[in-house]
Amino acid sequence: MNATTVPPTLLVTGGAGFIGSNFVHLLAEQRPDARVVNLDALTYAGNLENLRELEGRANHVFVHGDICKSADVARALAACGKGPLQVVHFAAESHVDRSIQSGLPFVETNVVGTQVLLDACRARGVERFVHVSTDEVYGSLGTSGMFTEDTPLAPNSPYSASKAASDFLVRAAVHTHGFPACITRCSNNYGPYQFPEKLIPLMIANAGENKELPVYGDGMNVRDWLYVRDHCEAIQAVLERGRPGEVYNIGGHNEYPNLEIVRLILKLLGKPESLIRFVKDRPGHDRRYAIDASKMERELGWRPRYDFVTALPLTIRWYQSHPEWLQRVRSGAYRDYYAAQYGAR
Ligand code: NAD
Ligand code: TDX
Repeated sequence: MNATTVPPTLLVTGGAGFIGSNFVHLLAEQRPDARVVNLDALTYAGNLENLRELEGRANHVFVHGDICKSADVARALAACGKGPLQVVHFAAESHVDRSIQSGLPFVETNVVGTQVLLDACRARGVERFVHVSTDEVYGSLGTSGMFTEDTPLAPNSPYSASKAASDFLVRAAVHTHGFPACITRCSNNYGPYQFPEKLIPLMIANAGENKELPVYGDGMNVRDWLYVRDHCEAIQAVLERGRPGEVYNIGGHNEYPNLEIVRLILKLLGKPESLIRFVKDRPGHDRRYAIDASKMERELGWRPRYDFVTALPLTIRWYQSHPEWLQRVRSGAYRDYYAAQYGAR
C-alpha cells in the first residue's frame, strides 16, 4: 500500500453472533487500524458481551439494525464513510431446529435481508462482498464422497433452503450486475462464543451442570468440524485474494459422528456416559456432511491450523473459564447488557 492509499473499511453483518464476533476479534488482532462497522439486529443469537473486550475502540462502530430494512442498511453504510469498502455478510438465522419450528424468519433474514443488503451495497459500490454460506446447501451425503463447489445444491431444511436461496441471489448479482462477490460454504464450526443451542456448547453446558445430553436418533450423523478461528482466517483469505464470482468450500477434514463427540466431551470433563440420553430424531436430519476444501488450499493457500484433538479441549477450557458468559446466556441475562446500552425492549 502506498502513502496515498486509503485502507478499506469493513462492514460486517451479524458481528455480534458466534462466527461474526470471532471474526471481529480476528480483525482487531490482525488489522488493528482497520475501521470496522458491525451491523447487527441483536436477535436472541446476538450478544454484545461477545465484543466486550473491544468496547471503546474508536475504529470499531456498532450499528444496531436489521438487514431486512433498507433504512438500517443505509445507516450502516453511512457509518462506513465514502472510502473503499469491503463487506462480510454473516447475519442470518442459523439454527436448523428453529427453522423446523418456523421457517418464515429464515426466509425474511436469510433471503430478503440478503437481497436488501446486496442492492444497497451495489448502489454504494464495494471492493469485495463475501457471502458466508454453509455446506448444508449441498444436502446430505452417504457413507462416502465429499461436497465440492460443483456439487448441485439440494438443501433439506428450511434453514439450508433459505441459505441456498441467498447463495443464488448473490450468484445472480455477480452474473447480472458484475457485483464483486464471493460465496463461502463452510462446515460445522465450534469454539468460543457459540450460542449453547448448538451441539458442542450445549453438551459442554449440560454436562457441566450434570444435566442430560440429548442425542438425536442413533447419534451416528456425521459432521465435519472446523475450529472457528480457522473459518475466520479462511474468510480473510477470500476477502483478500478470492476471485469475484467464485464459490469456496471451507472445511477441516474432521469428520466425527455426534455420539463420538458427546462421549469425548464427557471424557474430557470427567463426567459419566450415563448422562447421554437418546431422544427423538430431528425431522429430515441430514446424515453426513464432508467438505472438499482443496480449492481454498490450492488457490488461496489456506489450510486449517487446528484439529479436533487440540481445539476441542481448547473450546472446553474456554467455556470453563467463562462461566459467567455461559450462565448469562443460559439464563437470558445477557439481554440486560443490550438493554443497558440501547434501552429496555
Ligand atoms: P449466529 O446465529 O450465532 O449469529 C447470527 C448473528 O446475526 C446474530 O448476531 C444475530 O443477531 C444477527 N442477525 C440475525 N438476523 C439479523 C438481521 N435480520 N439483521 C441483522 N443481524 C441479524 O450465527 P453463526 O453461527 O455465527 O453463523 C454466522 C453465519 O455463518 C451464518 O450466515 C451461517 O449460516 C453461517 N455458517 C455457520 C456455521 C456454524 O457452524 N455456526 C457453519 C457454516 C456457515
Ligand atoms: O441437542 C442436540 N443433539 C444432537 O444430537 C443438538 C442441538 C444437535 N444434535 C445433532 C444434530 C446434528 O447432527 O448434532 C449435529 C449438529 O447439530 P447443530 O449443532 O444443530 O448443527 P447443524 O444442524 O449441523 O448446523 C450447523 O452447522 C452448519 C449450524 O447450526 C449451521 O448454522 C451451519 O450452517
